[in-house]
Amino acid sequence: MATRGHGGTPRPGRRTRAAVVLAGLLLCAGCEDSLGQPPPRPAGPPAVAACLTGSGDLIADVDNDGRPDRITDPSRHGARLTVTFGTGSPRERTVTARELADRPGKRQRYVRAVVADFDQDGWSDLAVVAGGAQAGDDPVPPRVAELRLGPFSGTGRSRRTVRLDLGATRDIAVADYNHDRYPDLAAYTYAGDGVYVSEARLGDPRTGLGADTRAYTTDAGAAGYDPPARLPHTGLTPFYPGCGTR
Ligand SMILES: [Ca+2]
Ligand SMILES: [Ca+2]
Repeated sequence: MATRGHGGTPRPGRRTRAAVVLAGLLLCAGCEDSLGQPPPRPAGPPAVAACLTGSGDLIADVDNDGRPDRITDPSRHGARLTVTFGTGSPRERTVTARELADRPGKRQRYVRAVVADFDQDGWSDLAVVAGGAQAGDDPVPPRVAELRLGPFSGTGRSRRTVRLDLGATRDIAVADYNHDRYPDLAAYTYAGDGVYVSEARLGDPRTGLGADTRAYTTDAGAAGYDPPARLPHTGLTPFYPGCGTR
């Protein structure tokens, strides 16, 4: 139905706005298609029992296709994370943190991603941080800071996404600070004026890592201008058994 002004003529402004909204919806639909659908909602626990290899790689079925996937990050702070879907099968395919970080993440200067079962439901989850470079006096918040609850796809899509209130985070790692059942997140963040700090994002004691982590953040030490070679108390060992040890 055409919208008309007092004079009975259509209002070009409204028509223009409607066209812009329609174009936006079509563009958004295109985004959904190119990234594909998230994996189906799991009906139960994963068929593949998650475990750690001797070299520290995580083996888990992260996309709920019944085949084991291999997650590795030689950088240990989220920079070089890769997920090899269907590892060992003829259809295996390796994707990088940048490919998992979704469309906005692909345009960012840096991308960091880690995998752990942050909500302890049996399905490994993907935490992603992506944004511009830190420089100058003021911290630059990330454009993407999300926990994508597993299972997740080869484009990093999941059915449930939680936006995290991380600050100007540069590096992230899975950590165990308070020895509860939930994995914590070590965040190496920019405090401004050239200074970085390490923060322990502990998550809620009853539900694990969630949107508002500020109430459960402690100073993890190791502050400075240069990142430490390894963020403190990090690693997946406390949260997964070794492969073949059960
Ligand atoms: Ca899989
Ligand atoms: Ca999970």
